[in-house]
Amino acid sequence: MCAFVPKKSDRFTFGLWTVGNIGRDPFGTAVRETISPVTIVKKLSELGAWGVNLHDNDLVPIDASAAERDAIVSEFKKALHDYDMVVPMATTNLFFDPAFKDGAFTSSDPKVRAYAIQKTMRSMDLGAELGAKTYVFWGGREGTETDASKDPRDGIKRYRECLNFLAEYDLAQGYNFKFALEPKPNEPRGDIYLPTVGAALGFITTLDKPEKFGVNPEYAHETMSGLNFVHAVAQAIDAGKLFHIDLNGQKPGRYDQDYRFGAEDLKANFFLVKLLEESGYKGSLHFDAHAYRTEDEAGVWEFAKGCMRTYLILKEKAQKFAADEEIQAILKEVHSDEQSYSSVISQYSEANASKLNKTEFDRNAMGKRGYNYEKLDQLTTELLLGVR
Ligand code: GCO
Ligand code: MN
Ligand code: MN
Repeated sequence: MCAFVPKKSDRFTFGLWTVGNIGRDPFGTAVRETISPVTIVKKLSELGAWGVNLHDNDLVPIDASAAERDAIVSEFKKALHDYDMVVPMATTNLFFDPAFKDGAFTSSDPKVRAYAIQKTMRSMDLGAELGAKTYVFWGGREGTETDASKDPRDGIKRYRECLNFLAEYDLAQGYNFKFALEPKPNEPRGDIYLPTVGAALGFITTLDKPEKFGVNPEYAHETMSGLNFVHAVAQAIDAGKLFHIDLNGQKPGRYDQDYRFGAEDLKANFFLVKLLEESGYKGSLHFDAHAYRTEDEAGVWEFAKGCMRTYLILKEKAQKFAADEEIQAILKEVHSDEQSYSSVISQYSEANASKLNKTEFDRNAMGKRGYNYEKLDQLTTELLLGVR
């Protein structure tokens, strides 16, 4: 039995900004020293991670000269090479600088929108140079505190224009990034445009190059609003749009906690891992989370180990679920009648419609049926609690 030790082939990644989080919050200052990108690459590699992701300014300060940039990037590339680490995903910091206080692509100021495009083009150049294949757009500042400020239709239109521009830039440079939109309902803006996975999937169909775009759902973001993250991810998979995923821990109805993966709602995380594994998702398993503010650097590495270990444990639990005779017998019974109607209802035809019209349904019997989900869920709970 595996000892839940992560390997490169598990495709685990962390952001420089995640293990590098220094514990600042709106009420308090940093509680940990900054860890350099090179140290992060080394440590994560030792712990068994596959790669590291970054915003442009996680690596290159916003005011760096071209020469400084090149020196930083070449030192970082050497570390990636030395420690056998990859950069599968890159993104742009379009939220930290005060210039972005009213949004980047959706700012009311067209100069800001133009600057946001310029900054993103340069950041895409950096991502491509580091070998990234996925480019994430998290619109943290794309929203409002007051809708008196702009018509939300203009917000969406400006968002679209910028993304269309950048999709063409990508093609013109031959980068061929997969663009992944990351929805979030609020924080840091009062309300953020494209608040859910469903909203992002709908928006993608309005873009000039919808095939270039998918989503980067985050556990914390749907969970903050009390939504079912597993269903959101399933919808993205169904649409062929799960380009990336941000895993972490979150209680519903709170600020964006970004806890260690599995720290909250183990059962929801179990169904998530089960879905990812059974769907054949082959992208990065990215932890967009950070250590509790109570931790020193040792706690940060415990946090990183914990994210990966819990994923692997839940993956084994998913295999046990699939092999559990009692659980599978209930599922078989529940779905036993699947074939008898699917040929009639899976597709409209005149013949099928007339067959349905002539069928006599025993509605009362349907209403009396017990589905046995109580037992199924209890068995699942016991499996997760380790007594099966
Ligand atoms: C958040 C977001 C970010 C993004 C990151 C990369 O709520 O802060 O999840 O961490 O994922 O900017 O796109
Ligand atoms: Mn988040
Ligand atoms: Mn995220």
